Amino acid sequence: MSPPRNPSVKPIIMKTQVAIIGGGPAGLLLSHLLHQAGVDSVVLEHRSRAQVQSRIRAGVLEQGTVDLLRRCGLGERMDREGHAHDGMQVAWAGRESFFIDVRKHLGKRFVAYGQTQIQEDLHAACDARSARVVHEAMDVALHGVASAHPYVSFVHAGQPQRLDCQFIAGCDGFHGVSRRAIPASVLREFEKVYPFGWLGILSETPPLPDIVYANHPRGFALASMRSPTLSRYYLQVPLDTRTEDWPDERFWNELKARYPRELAERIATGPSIEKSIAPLRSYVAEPMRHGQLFLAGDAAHIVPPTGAKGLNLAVSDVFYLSRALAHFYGTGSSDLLDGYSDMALRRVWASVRTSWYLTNLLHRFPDSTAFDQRAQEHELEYLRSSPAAQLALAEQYAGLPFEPVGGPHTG
Ligand code: RFL
Ligand code: PHB
Repeated sequence: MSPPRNPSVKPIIMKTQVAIIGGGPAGLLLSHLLHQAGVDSVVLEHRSRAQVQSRIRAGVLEQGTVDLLRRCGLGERMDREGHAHDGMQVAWAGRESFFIDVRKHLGKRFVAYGQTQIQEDLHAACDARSARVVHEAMDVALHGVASAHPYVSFVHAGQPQRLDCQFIAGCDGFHGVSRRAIPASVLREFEKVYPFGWLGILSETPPLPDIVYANHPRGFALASMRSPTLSRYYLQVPLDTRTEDWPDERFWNELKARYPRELAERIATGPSIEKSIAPLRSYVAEPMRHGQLFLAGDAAHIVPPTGAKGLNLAVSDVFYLSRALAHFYGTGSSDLLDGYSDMALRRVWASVRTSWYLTNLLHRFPDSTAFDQRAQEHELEYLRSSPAAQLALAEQYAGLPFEPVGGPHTG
Protein backbone atom coordinates (compact mmCIF):
# COMPACT_ATOMS: atom_id res chain seq x y z
CA MET A 1 0.00 0.00 0.00
CA SER A 2 1.26 3.51 -0.75
CA PRO A 3 1.77 5.86 2.23
CA PRO A 4 -0.93 8.51 2.90
CA ARG A 5 -0.50 11.56 0.71
CA ASN A 6 -0.55 15.18 1.67
CA PRO A 7 -2.29 17.15 -1.11
CA SER A 8 -0.29 20.25 -0.19
CA VAL A 9 2.99 18.51 -1.15
CA LYS A 10 3.99 19.81 -4.58
CA PRO A 11 5.01 17.09 -7.05
CA ILE A 12 8.63 16.91 -8.16
CA ILE A 13 8.68 17.36 -11.94
CA MET A 14 10.97 15.31 -14.19
CA LYS A 15 11.23 15.40 -17.97
CA THR A 16 12.13 12.84 -20.59
CA GLN A 17 11.43 12.01 -24.22
CA VAL A 18 9.88 8.57 -23.56
CA ALA A 19 8.26 7.53 -20.27
CA ILE A 20 8.37 3.74 -19.99
CA ILE A 21 5.86 2.10 -17.66
CA GLY A 22 7.13 -1.26 -16.37
CA GLY A 23 10.69 -2.45 -15.79
CA GLY A 24 10.27 -6.06 -16.95
CA PRO A 25 12.10 -7.36 -20.03
CA ALA A 26 10.06 -5.22 -22.47
CA GLY A 27 10.53 -1.95 -20.57
CA LEU A 28 14.22 -2.35 -19.79
CA LEU A 29 15.14 -3.59 -23.26
CA LEU A 30 13.28 -0.64 -24.78
CA SER A 31 15.17 1.81 -22.58
CA HIS A 32 18.44 0.07 -23.56
CA LEU A 33 17.71 0.27 -27.31
CA LEU A 34 16.53 3.88 -27.04
CA HIS A 35 19.69 4.83 -25.18
CA GLN A 36 21.79 3.32 -27.97
CA ALA A 37 19.82 5.42 -30.46
CA GLY A 38 20.39 8.58 -28.41
CA VAL A 39 16.78 8.82 -27.15
CA ASP A 40 16.22 9.62 -23.46
CA SER A 41 13.80 7.61 -21.31
CA VAL A 42 12.75 7.07 -17.70
CA VAL A 43 11.42 3.69 -16.53
CA LEU A 44 8.75 3.56 -13.78
CA GLU A 45 8.43 0.10 -12.16
CA HIS A 46 6.10 -0.54 -9.27
CA ARG A 47 7.97 -3.48 -7.77
CA SER A 48 11.41 -3.53 -6.13
CA ARG A 49 14.37 -4.63 -8.21
CA ALA A 50 14.70 -7.83 -6.15
CA GLN A 51 11.04 -8.69 -6.76
CA VAL A 52 11.35 -8.17 -10.52
CA GLN A 53 14.50 -10.27 -10.58
CA SER A 54 13.01 -13.17 -8.63
CA ARG A 55 10.29 -14.08 -11.17
CA ILE A 56 10.86 -17.43 -12.85
CA ARG A 57 9.30 -17.38 -16.30
CA ALA A 58 10.46 -17.81 -19.86
CA GLY A 59 13.35 -19.93 -21.00
CA VAL A 60 13.38 -20.34 -24.75
CA LEU A 61 14.74 -17.61 -27.00
CA GLU A 62 14.10 -17.58 -30.74
CA GLN A 63 16.98 -16.90 -33.13
CA GLY A 64 15.65 -13.37 -33.80
CA THR A 65 15.71 -12.58 -30.06
CA VAL A 66 19.20 -14.05 -29.68
CA ASP A 67 20.50 -12.03 -32.65
CA LEU A 68 19.00 -8.81 -31.31
CA LEU A 69 20.44 -9.35 -27.80
CA ARG A 70 23.86 -9.95 -29.34
CA ARG A 71 23.62 -6.88 -31.62
CA CYS A 72 22.74 -4.57 -28.75
CA GLY A 73 25.56 -5.81 -26.50
CA LEU A 74 23.48 -8.04 -24.22
CA GLY A 75 24.60 -11.41 -25.57
CA GLU A 76 27.86 -12.06 -23.76
CA ARG A 77 26.54 -14.02 -20.76
CA MET A 78 23.78 -15.65 -22.84
CA ASP A 79 26.44 -17.02 -25.21
CA ARG A 80 28.48 -18.30 -22.25
CA GLU A 81 25.70 -19.81 -20.15
CA GLY A 82 22.79 -20.44 -22.55
CA HIS A 83 22.18 -23.82 -24.13
CA ALA A 84 21.64 -23.83 -27.91
CA HIS A 85 19.18 -26.37 -29.27
CA ASP A 86 17.60 -27.16 -32.61
CA GLY A 87 13.89 -27.70 -32.12
CA MET A 88 11.21 -29.50 -30.12
CA GLN A 89 10.58 -33.15 -29.44
CA VAL A 90 6.97 -34.34 -29.21
CA ALA A 91 6.05 -37.47 -27.26
CA TRP A 92 2.57 -38.86 -27.17
CA ALA A 93 1.00 -41.76 -25.44
CA GLY A 94 2.04 -45.12 -26.75
CA ARG A 95 3.63 -43.82 -29.98
CA GLU A 96 7.15 -43.13 -31.11
CA SER A 97 8.17 -39.55 -30.30
CA PHE A 98 9.32 -37.25 -33.10
CA PHE A 99 11.48 -34.17 -33.47
CA ILE A 100 10.53 -30.89 -35.17
CA ASP A 101 13.97 -29.96 -36.47
CA VAL A 102 13.95 -26.20 -36.92
CA ARG A 103 17.66 -26.08 -37.67
CA LYS A 104 17.41 -28.65 -40.46
CA HIS A 105 14.39 -26.98 -42.08
CA LEU A 106 15.26 -23.32 -41.60
CA GLY A 107 18.85 -23.06 -40.38
CA LYS A 108 17.61 -21.39 -37.17
CA ARG A 109 18.34 -22.40 -33.58
CA PHE A 110 17.03 -21.57 -30.11
CA VAL A 111 18.86 -20.74 -26.92
CA ALA A 112 17.59 -21.89 -23.52
CA TYR A 113 18.45 -18.94 -21.27
CA GLY A 114 16.22 -17.84 -18.40
CA GLN A 115 14.20 -14.64 -18.33
CA THR A 116 15.65 -14.25 -14.81
CA GLN A 117 19.15 -14.05 -16.33
CA ILE A 118 18.00 -11.64 -19.06
CA GLN A 119 16.49 -9.44 -16.37
CA GLU A 120 19.80 -9.49 -14.46
CA ASP A 121 21.71 -8.62 -17.65
CA LEU A 122 19.31 -5.72 -18.32
CA HIS A 123 19.70 -4.42 -14.76
CA ALA A 124 23.51 -4.61 -15.11
CA ALA A 125 23.30 -2.66 -18.39
CA CYS A 126 21.11 -0.03 -16.66
CA ASP A 127 23.73 0.33 -13.91
CA ALA A 128 26.54 0.64 -16.45
CA ARG A 129 24.88 3.63 -18.16
CA SER A 130 23.30 5.09 -14.99
CA ALA A 131 19.84 4.70 -16.51
CA ARG A 132 16.94 6.44 -14.81
CA VAL A 133 14.84 3.53 -13.49
CA VAL A 134 12.48 4.27 -10.59
CA HIS A 135 11.61 1.10 -8.65
CA GLU A 136 8.67 1.06 -6.24
CA ALA A 137 6.92 3.80 -8.21
CA MET A 138 3.39 3.64 -6.74
CA ASP A 139 0.01 4.82 -8.08
CA VAL A 140 1.33 5.25 -11.61
CA ALA A 141 -1.30 7.07 -13.72
CA LEU A 142 -1.20 8.15 -17.37
CA HIS A 143 -2.55 11.56 -18.38
CA GLY A 144 -3.31 13.22 -21.71
CA VAL A 145 -2.21 10.28 -23.83
CA ALA A 146 -4.18 11.61 -26.81
CA SER A 147 -2.67 15.10 -26.45
CA ALA A 148 0.72 16.43 -27.57
CA HIS A 149 1.81 16.77 -23.93
CA PRO A 150 1.19 13.55 -22.05
CA TYR A 151 2.56 13.01 -18.56
CA VAL A 152 2.70 10.33 -15.91
CA SER A 153 2.04 10.88 -12.23
CA PHE A 154 3.30 8.56 -9.50
CA VAL A 155 4.40 8.46 -5.89
CA HIS A 156 7.90 7.47 -4.85
CA ALA A 157 8.91 7.10 -1.20
CA GLY A 158 5.79 9.08 -0.24
CA GLN A 159 6.66 11.96 -2.58
CA PRO A 160 4.27 12.75 -5.47
CA GLN A 161 6.11 13.10 -8.77
CA ARG A 162 5.25 13.99 -12.32
CA LEU A 163 7.09 12.82 -15.43
CA ASP A 164 6.56 15.06 -18.47
CA CYS A 165 7.29 13.35 -21.79
CA GLN A 166 6.56 13.24 -25.49
CA PHE A 167 5.67 9.55 -25.68
CA ILE A 168 4.58 6.86 -23.22
CA ALA A 169 5.52 3.20 -23.72
CA GLY A 170 3.16 0.87 -21.84
CA CYS A 171 5.38 -2.12 -20.97
CA ASP A 172 3.62 -2.95 -17.70
CA GLY A 173 2.44 -6.47 -18.42
CA PHE A 174 -1.05 -7.91 -18.58
CA HIS A 175 -2.23 -6.45 -15.25
CA GLY A 176 -0.68 -3.00 -15.77
CA VAL A 177 -2.41 0.37 -16.04
CA SER A 178 -1.32 1.50 -19.52
CA ARG A 179 -3.79 -0.48 -21.61
CA ARG A 180 -6.64 0.97 -19.53
CA ALA A 181 -5.71 4.46 -20.77
CA ILE A 182 -7.05 3.46 -24.20
CA PRO A 183 -10.78 4.37 -24.34
CA ALA A 184 -13.19 1.42 -24.50
CA SER A 185 -14.61 2.89 -27.73
CA VAL A 186 -11.19 2.44 -29.38
CA LEU A 187 -9.85 -0.77 -27.81
CA ARG A 188 -10.76 -4.14 -29.33
CA GLU A 189 -9.99 -7.19 -27.20
CA PHE A 190 -9.69 -10.82 -28.34
CA GLU A 191 -9.49 -13.40 -25.61
CA LYS A 192 -9.48 -17.12 -24.95
CA VAL A 193 -9.13 -18.60 -21.48
CA TYR A 194 -8.13 -22.27 -21.21
CA PRO A 195 -9.67 -24.62 -18.62
CA PHE A 196 -6.32 -25.61 -17.02
CA GLY A 197 -2.99 -24.22 -15.85
CA TRP A 198 0.66 -25.25 -15.70
CA LEU A 199 2.38 -26.32 -12.51
CA GLY A 200 6.09 -25.62 -12.99
CA ILE A 201 9.17 -26.55 -11.02
CA LEU A 202 12.82 -25.63 -11.23
CA SER A 203 15.30 -28.22 -9.97
CA GLU A 204 19.07 -28.47 -9.74
CA THR A 205 19.22 -31.63 -11.83
CA PRO A 206 20.63 -32.21 -15.33
CA PRO A 207 17.89 -31.72 -17.97
CA LEU A 208 16.98 -34.00 -20.86
CA PRO A 209 19.07 -33.04 -23.93
CA ASP A 210 16.01 -31.69 -25.84
CA ILE A 211 12.88 -29.78 -24.93
CA VAL A 212 10.19 -32.46 -24.90
CA TYR A 213 6.45 -31.72 -25.07
CA ALA A 214 4.24 -34.68 -24.06
CA ASN A 215 0.57 -35.31 -24.77
CA HIS A 216 -0.71 -38.06 -22.47
CA PRO A 217 -4.17 -39.20 -21.30
CA ARG A 218 -3.17 -37.90 -17.84
CA GLY A 219 -2.48 -34.46 -19.36
CA PHE A 220 0.27 -32.39 -20.95
CA ALA A 221 3.85 -32.32 -19.66
CA LEU A 222 6.95 -30.37 -20.68
CA ALA A 223 10.63 -30.98 -20.00
CA SER A 224 12.82 -27.92 -20.47
CA MET A 225 16.13 -26.54 -19.28
CA ARG A 226 17.97 -23.51 -18.02
CA SER A 227 21.57 -24.81 -17.95
CA PRO A 228 23.42 -28.16 -17.91
CA THR A 229 22.61 -28.45 -14.20
CA LEU A 230 19.22 -26.72 -13.99
CA SER A 231 15.95 -28.20 -15.29
CA ARG A 232 12.48 -26.76 -15.72
CA TYR A 233 9.44 -29.06 -15.88
CA TYR A 234 5.72 -28.38 -16.23
CA LEU A 235 2.51 -30.38 -15.77
CA GLN A 236 -0.98 -29.53 -17.00
CA VAL A 237 -3.17 -29.21 -13.88
CA PRO A 238 -6.77 -28.20 -13.10
CA LEU A 239 -7.26 -24.49 -12.39
CA ASP A 240 -8.01 -25.00 -8.70
CA THR A 241 -4.65 -26.74 -8.06
CA ARG A 242 -2.57 -25.54 -5.07
CA THR A 243 1.23 -25.93 -4.98
CA GLU A 244 1.07 -27.15 -1.35
CA ASP A 245 -0.80 -30.24 -2.58
CA TRP A 246 2.13 -31.10 -4.85
CA PRO A 247 5.14 -32.19 -2.81
CA ASP A 248 8.15 -32.97 -5.01
CA GLU A 249 7.62 -36.72 -4.94
CA ARG A 250 4.09 -36.39 -6.28
CA PHE A 251 5.32 -34.04 -9.02
CA TRP A 252 8.09 -36.39 -10.19
CA ASN A 253 5.82 -39.44 -10.16
CA GLU A 254 3.18 -37.65 -12.21
CA LEU A 255 5.75 -36.23 -14.63
CA LYS A 256 7.29 -39.63 -15.28
CA ALA A 257 3.84 -41.16 -15.75
CA ARG A 258 3.21 -38.73 -18.64
CA TYR A 259 6.40 -39.57 -20.59
CA PRO A 260 7.15 -42.73 -22.57
CA ARG A 261 9.17 -45.12 -20.43
CA GLU A 262 12.53 -44.59 -22.21
CA LEU A 263 12.32 -40.83 -21.57
CA ALA A 264 10.88 -41.15 -18.05
CA GLU A 265 13.84 -43.29 -17.05
CA ARG A 266 16.23 -40.53 -18.13
CA ILE A 267 14.57 -37.78 -16.08
CA ALA A 268 16.86 -37.00 -13.12
CA THR A 269 14.86 -36.08 -10.02
CA GLY A 270 15.85 -33.98 -7.00
CA PRO A 271 14.49 -31.30 -4.67
CA SER A 272 12.66 -28.44 -6.39
CA ILE A 273 13.97 -24.91 -5.79
CA GLU A 274 10.82 -23.19 -7.10
CA LYS A 275 7.25 -24.27 -7.69
CA SER A 276 4.45 -22.15 -9.16
CA ILE A 277 1.19 -22.31 -11.10
CA ALA A 278 0.32 -20.24 -14.18
CA PRO A 279 -3.13 -20.10 -15.80
CA LEU A 280 -3.24 -20.27 -19.61
CA ARG A 281 -4.76 -17.50 -21.69
CA SER A 282 -4.63 -16.03 -25.20
CA TYR A 283 -5.34 -12.30 -25.38
CA VAL A 284 -4.72 -9.53 -27.91
CA ALA A 285 -5.52 -5.81 -27.58
CA GLU A 286 -5.87 -3.80 -30.77
CA PRO A 287 -4.63 -1.27 -31.67
CA MET A 288 -1.30 -1.22 -29.84
CA ARG A 289 -1.18 2.57 -30.10
CA HIS A 290 -3.46 5.37 -28.95
CA GLY A 291 -2.23 8.93 -29.47
CA GLN A 292 1.20 9.19 -27.84
CA LEU A 293 0.79 5.87 -25.98
CA PHE A 294 2.35 2.70 -27.43
CA LEU A 295 1.81 -0.74 -25.86
CA ALA A 296 4.50 -3.44 -25.98
CA GLY A 297 4.84 -6.98 -24.64
CA ASP A 298 2.36 -8.59 -22.25
CA ALA A 299 0.61 -5.21 -21.79
CA ALA A 300 -0.85 -5.77 -25.26
CA HIS A 301 -0.98 -9.55 -25.65
CA ILE A 302 -0.71 -12.81 -23.76
CA VAL A 303 -0.05 -16.24 -25.21
CA PRO A 304 -0.29 -19.59 -23.44
CA PRO A 305 3.33 -20.65 -22.82
CA THR A 306 3.02 -23.78 -25.02
CA GLY A 307 4.84 -22.12 -27.92
CA ALA A 308 7.41 -20.26 -25.73
CA LYS A 309 6.50 -17.06 -27.53
CA GLY A 310 5.61 -14.38 -24.90
CA LEU A 311 9.06 -13.00 -24.19
CA ASN A 312 10.04 -13.29 -27.84
CA LEU A 313 7.04 -11.14 -28.80
CA ALA A 314 7.93 -8.57 -26.15
CA VAL A 315 11.38 -8.37 -27.76
CA SER A 316 10.07 -7.92 -31.32
CA ASP A 317 7.58 -5.25 -30.15
CA VAL A 318 10.27 -3.17 -28.49
CA PHE A 319 12.58 -3.65 -31.47
CA TYR A 320 9.90 -2.15 -33.78
CA LEU A 321 9.04 0.56 -31.27
CA SER A 322 12.63 1.62 -30.60
CA ARG A 323 13.29 1.75 -34.35
CA ALA A 324 10.19 3.90 -34.91
CA LEU A 325 11.06 6.29 -32.06
CA ALA A 326 14.70 6.56 -33.19
CA HIS A 327 13.45 7.32 -36.71
CA PHE A 328 11.13 10.02 -35.35
CA TYR A 329 13.88 11.71 -33.34
CA GLY A 330 16.38 11.31 -36.20
CA THR A 331 14.21 12.59 -39.06
CA GLY A 332 11.07 14.18 -37.58
CA SER A 333 8.96 11.67 -39.54
CA SER A 334 6.23 9.77 -37.69
CA ASP A 335 5.81 7.20 -40.52
CA LEU A 336 7.22 4.28 -38.54
CA LEU A 337 5.30 5.23 -35.40
CA ASP A 338 2.13 5.31 -37.49
CA GLY A 339 2.88 1.81 -38.80
CA TYR A 340 3.94 0.36 -35.42
CA SER A 341 0.65 -1.21 -34.35
CA ASP A 342 -0.05 -2.96 -37.67
CA MET A 343 3.51 -4.22 -37.98
CA ALA A 344 3.70 -5.50 -34.40
CA LEU A 345 0.28 -7.15 -34.64
CA ARG A 346 1.24 -9.17 -37.73
CA ARG A 347 3.95 -10.93 -35.72
CA VAL A 348 1.77 -11.07 -32.61
CA TRP A 349 -1.09 -12.84 -34.39
CA ALA A 350 1.29 -15.34 -36.03
CA SER A 351 2.59 -16.33 -32.57
CA VAL A 352 -0.85 -16.17 -30.94
CA ARG A 353 -2.16 -18.58 -33.56
CA THR A 354 0.82 -20.95 -33.17
CA SER A 355 0.54 -20.94 -29.37
CA TRP A 356 -3.19 -21.65 -29.58
CA TYR A 357 -2.59 -24.45 -32.10
CA LEU A 358 0.10 -26.10 -29.94
CA THR A 359 -2.05 -25.73 -26.83
CA ASN A 360 -4.94 -27.51 -28.58
CA LEU A 361 -2.65 -30.17 -30.02
CA LEU A 362 -0.82 -31.07 -26.82
CA HIS A 363 -3.28 -30.71 -23.92
CA ARG A 364 -6.17 -32.88 -22.78
CA PHE A 365 -9.29 -30.73 -22.54
CA PRO A 366 -11.77 -31.63 -19.78
CA ASP A 367 -14.74 -31.14 -22.12
CA SER A 368 -13.34 -32.86 -25.22
CA THR A 369 -15.50 -35.42 -26.98
CA ALA A 370 -14.44 -38.74 -28.51
CA PHE A 371 -14.50 -36.92 -31.85
CA ASP A 372 -12.13 -34.17 -30.57
CA GLN A 373 -9.79 -36.83 -29.19
CA ARG A 374 -9.58 -38.75 -32.47
CA ALA A 375 -9.04 -35.53 -34.44
CA GLN A 376 -6.17 -34.58 -32.09
CA GLU A 377 -4.58 -38.03 -32.46
CA HIS A 378 -4.78 -37.81 -36.23
CA GLU A 379 -3.24 -34.36 -36.22
CA LEU A 380 -0.32 -35.72 -34.15
CA GLU A 381 0.04 -38.70 -36.49
CA TYR A 382 0.02 -36.37 -39.51
CA LEU A 383 2.75 -34.24 -37.92
CA ARG A 384 4.82 -37.30 -37.06
CA SER A 385 4.69 -38.70 -40.57
CA SER A 386 4.60 -35.67 -42.88
CA PRO A 387 7.82 -33.71 -43.62
CA ALA A 388 5.63 -30.93 -45.08
CA ALA A 389 3.66 -30.62 -41.83
CA GLN A 390 6.91 -30.63 -39.84
CA LEU A 391 8.34 -27.87 -42.03
CA ALA A 392 5.21 -25.74 -41.53
CA LEU A 393 5.33 -26.18 -37.76
CA ALA A 394 9.09 -25.55 -37.70
CA GLU A 395 8.52 -22.23 -39.49
CA GLN A 396 5.90 -21.16 -36.95
CA TYR A 397 7.78 -22.41 -33.88
CA ALA A 398 10.92 -20.58 -35.05
CA GLY A 399 8.97 -17.29 -35.09
CA LEU A 400 8.63 -14.95 -38.07
CA PRO A 401 11.66 -12.81 -38.95
CA PHE A 402 11.52 -9.18 -37.79
CA GLU A 403 10.08 -7.07 -40.61
CA PRO A 404 12.23 -4.50 -42.40
CA VAL A 405 11.15 -0.84 -42.22
CA GLY A 406 8.82 -0.96 -45.23
CA GLY A 407 6.88 -4.07 -44.18
CA PRO A 408 6.99 -7.81 -44.88
CA HIS A 409 7.47 -7.65 -48.64
CA THR A 410 10.49 -5.37 -48.78
CA GLY A 411 14.09 -5.55 -47.59
P1 RFL B 1 6.24 -8.49 -17.56
O1 RFL B 1 7.38 -9.45 -17.48
O2 RFL B 1 4.96 -8.86 -16.94
O3 RFL B 1 6.76 -7.10 -16.98
C1 RFL B 1 5.87 -6.02 -16.73
C2 RFL B 1 6.47 -5.16 -15.65
O4 RFL B 1 5.59 -4.07 -15.37
C3 RFL B 1 5.45 -3.91 -13.96
N1 RFL B 1 4.15 -3.25 -13.69
C4 RFL B 1 4.02 -1.96 -13.37
N2 RFL B 1 4.93 -0.98 -13.23
C5 RFL B 1 4.48 0.27 -12.90
N3 RFL B 1 3.15 0.53 -12.68
C6 RFL B 1 2.21 -0.42 -12.81
N4 RFL B 1 0.92 -0.16 -12.60
C7 RFL B 1 2.63 -1.73 -13.18
N5 RFL B 1 1.98 -2.90 -13.39
C8 RFL B 1 2.92 -3.81 -13.71
C9 RFL B 1 5.55 -5.32 -13.41
O5 RFL B 1 5.95 -5.33 -12.05
C10 RFL B 1 6.62 -5.93 -14.33
O6 RFL B 1 7.93 -5.76 -13.82
O7 RFL B 1 5.91 -8.12 -19.11
P2 RFL B 1 6.90 -7.94 -20.34
O8 RFL B 1 8.07 -7.07 -19.98
O9 RFL B 1 6.03 -7.57 -21.47
O10 RFL B 1 7.54 -9.40 -20.62
C11 RFL B 1 6.72 -10.46 -21.04
C12 RFL B 1 7.26 -11.81 -20.51
O11 RFL B 1 7.49 -11.69 -19.12
C13 RFL B 1 6.31 -12.97 -20.79
O12 RFL B 1 5.72 -12.84 -22.06
C14 RFL B 1 7.02 -14.35 -20.75
O13 RFL B 1 7.50 -14.63 -19.45
C15 RFL B 1 6.09 -15.46 -21.22
N6 RFL B 1 6.68 -16.80 -21.11
C16 RFL B 1 7.57 -17.26 -22.06
N7 RFL B 1 7.93 -16.47 -23.10
C17 RFL B 1 8.86 -16.91 -24.01
O14 RFL B 1 9.16 -16.16 -24.97
N8 RFL B 1 9.50 -18.14 -23.89
C18 RFL B 1 9.19 -18.99 -22.87
O15 RFL B 1 9.81 -20.04 -22.77
C19 RFL B 1 8.17 -18.58 -21.93
N9 RFL B 1 7.82 -19.38 -20.91
C20 RFL B 1 6.33 -17.64 -20.05
C21 RFL B 1 6.92 -18.94 -19.98
C22 RFL B 1 5.43 -17.22 -19.06
C23 RFL B 1 5.09 -18.09 -18.04
N10 RFL B 1 4.18 -17.62 -17.04
C24 RFL B 1 4.49 -17.59 -15.67
C25 RFL B 1 3.03 -16.87 -17.45
C26 RFL B 1 6.58 -19.81 -18.96
C27 RFL B 1 5.64 -19.41 -18.00
C28 RFL B 1 5.25 -20.41 -16.95
C1 PHB C 1 10.55 -22.98 -20.25
O1 PHB C 1 11.69 -23.43 -20.37
O2 PHB C 1 10.17 -22.34 -19.25
C2 PHB C 1 9.58 -23.21 -21.37
C3 PHB C 1 9.98 -23.95 -22.49
C4 PHB C 1 9.08 -24.15 -23.53
C5 PHB C 1 7.81 -23.62 -23.43
C6 PHB C 1 7.43 -22.88 -22.31
C7 PHB C 1 8.32 -22.67 -21.28
O3 PHB C 1 6.94 -23.82 -24.43
